[in-house]
Amino acid sequence: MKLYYTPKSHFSRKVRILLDAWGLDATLEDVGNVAEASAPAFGPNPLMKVPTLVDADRTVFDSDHIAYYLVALHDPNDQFAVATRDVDALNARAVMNGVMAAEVEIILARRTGTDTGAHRRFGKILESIPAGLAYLEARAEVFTGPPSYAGFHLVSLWDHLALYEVVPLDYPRLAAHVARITNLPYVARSAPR
Ligand SMILES: N[C@@H](CCC(=O)N[C@@H](CS)C(=O)NCC(=O)O)C(=O)O
Repeated sequence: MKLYYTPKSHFSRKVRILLDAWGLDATLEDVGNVAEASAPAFGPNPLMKVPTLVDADRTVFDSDHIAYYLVALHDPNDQFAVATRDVDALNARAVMNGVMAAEVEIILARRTGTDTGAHRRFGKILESIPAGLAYLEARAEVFTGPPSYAGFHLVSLWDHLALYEVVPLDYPRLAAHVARITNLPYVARSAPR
């Protein structure tokens, strides 16, 4: 298996934590600067985003779809509740993905020379990050219990926000869950550097 990724990518980290938790080997292919429009670096992904998984003759796009693909093959009992149908967990997943996507838009716009403060569109995107985090803080019980994909998702989001300092991180309930989940060796190993 090959995973196109970057060491700092939070969407890729969700998948890397699962791979590590299951003890699965995958070659990690660093695509470099994700702001670049250099199609070949991203392998088969026409959207020029990471992660992408290539498993023999199968290519899978999008972090959650990769997680569904892997759980079906390697963890049929779904110990981390990847394929949950719980609406609260799915809402939390949607909000976490939205916060992560908003952060990517802000970071990549700035990296490529856009003054995000000068555009109302970016103002809204930026505002959605603390709004999403406040939503999660108010519903942090979704992260309680045994290790779960929701918790891995939260740590991936949180560590990336902490690294790039796009918004302050004053969410004590979320911080406590992150501190607990980060103690798992298979989570700590992929911390962004
Ligand atoms: N929905 C996708 C989002 C992937 C994504 O946005 N990845 C970022 C890096 S963390 C990226 O490659 N961005 C490049 C770009 O937006 O041009 C997923 O879950 O895999």
